[in-house]
Amino acid sequence: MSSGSDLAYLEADVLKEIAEAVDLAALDAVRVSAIGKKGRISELMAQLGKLPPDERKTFGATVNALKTKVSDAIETRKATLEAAALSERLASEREDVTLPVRLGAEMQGRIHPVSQVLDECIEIFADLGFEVAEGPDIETDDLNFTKLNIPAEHPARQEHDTFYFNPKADGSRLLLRTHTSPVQIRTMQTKTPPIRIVAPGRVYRCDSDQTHTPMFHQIEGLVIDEKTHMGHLKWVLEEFAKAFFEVDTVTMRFRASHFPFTEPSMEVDIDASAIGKPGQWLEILGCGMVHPNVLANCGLDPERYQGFAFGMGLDRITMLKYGLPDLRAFFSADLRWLRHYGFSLLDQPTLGGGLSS
Ligand code: 2NM
Repeated sequence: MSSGSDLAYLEADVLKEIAEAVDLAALDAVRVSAIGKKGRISELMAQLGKLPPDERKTFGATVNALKTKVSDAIETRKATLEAAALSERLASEREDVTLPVRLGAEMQGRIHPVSQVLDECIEIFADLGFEVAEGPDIETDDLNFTKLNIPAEHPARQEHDTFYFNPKADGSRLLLRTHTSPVQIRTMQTKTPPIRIVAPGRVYRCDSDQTHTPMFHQIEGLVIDEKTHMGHLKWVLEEFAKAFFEVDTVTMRFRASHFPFTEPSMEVDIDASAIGKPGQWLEILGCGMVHPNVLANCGLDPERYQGFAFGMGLDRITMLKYGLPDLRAFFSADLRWLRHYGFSLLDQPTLGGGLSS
């Protein structure tokens, strides 16, 4: 039977082994040999039954206390050894973050050219002080047409080849937005000028041939303040065109046009030198000064506020900038096409680092 001094020896012995364990494996071996199922301390408990009842209680308590002490000592030593093991790994497993990226699965994904161009546009307009505004694809007649100075029976409604939903009981009907202008309307209704936004997104028209798809992408812009004029419009568009086509100078041509929501209205061409094809004009966008009726429809006083708006087809400028010949391939979900024309995930457009490096 173990005496008090036997227990003291056992304790000293085990604590010494713990202190001397050189690694986690050695420490675990000490744990098993001391407080494992058949360990030296656990075996003491088995002797409990052989003791006279009056000694059992004190002996049991003593052995339990020893077990706790040993297991605390193991935990402490374990923490020390783990910290040492981690430091050793940190010292030996250094990463060279300047090494090129390994071509793993995530590098096989490609950014669609239209997404790339959208990111480029947002980068450019954000740099010019524009915020991005968004709205739903499903709109009301009122926000898509009426508020934009296109009343019922206006011929522009036919030109828009609208996808309508079935009429509701009250006769009103929802539609797929034919432009992102409803986003500008919502913004004018809820914000007080100065307003500087771009509204990018999907738009829909019931039209499908070589150069038209039923869904396409637009980015429209709106600036409203007290003294905003056509000079500002022209400057913004010039800055945009230079940044977008990554050229130092761009020649632009403003042609008179007509939209119900702007007065005056213009269509803008750029000299194709910007894309290395001098001598041709390329139409890139429509724009104008926001019609006073539109301002009034949105609760803005046209005597106090004025501004400009513009709208651009993202798919079209993507084709121009990156020389993509076939619009329909954009939406054919052909992985071979995407691998060829798509952009790398890591090639984020920034003005500082280059839009399309
Ligand atoms: C264009 C051309 C000209 C335009 C106008 C507005 C609004 F809401 F402010 F009246 N948003 N977008 C606009 C003007 C769009 O796209 C070719």
